[in-house]
Amino acid sequence: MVDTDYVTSDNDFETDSDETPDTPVRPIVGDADLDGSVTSADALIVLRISIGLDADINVPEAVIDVDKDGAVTSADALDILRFSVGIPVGEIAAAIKTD
Ligand SMILES: [Ca+2]
Ligand SMILES: [Ca+2]
Repeated sequence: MVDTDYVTSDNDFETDSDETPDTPVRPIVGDADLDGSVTSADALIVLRISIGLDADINVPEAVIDVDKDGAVTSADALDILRFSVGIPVGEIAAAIKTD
């Protein structure tokens, strides 16, 4: 009789199905440098990306396209800057509250 339990055990080991984190790490909308807060530094990064600088920065577009118009522009940077100084920005606030 062939013992298939070993094969099953190996497959289970590779799927990592038991290691789902309780709180999946989700970037804050507007937090371009992923440091956990939305500041003017994030606005500067987004502004640079919007004009083609720092194109190699690996930030999900969903994080920095705060007005959800499908492009990273200076308008997104301005929204982030406004939010960082306490001016309500609907898109960012809504995205943060959604959870
Ligand atoms: Ca930040
Ligand atoms: Ca945008």
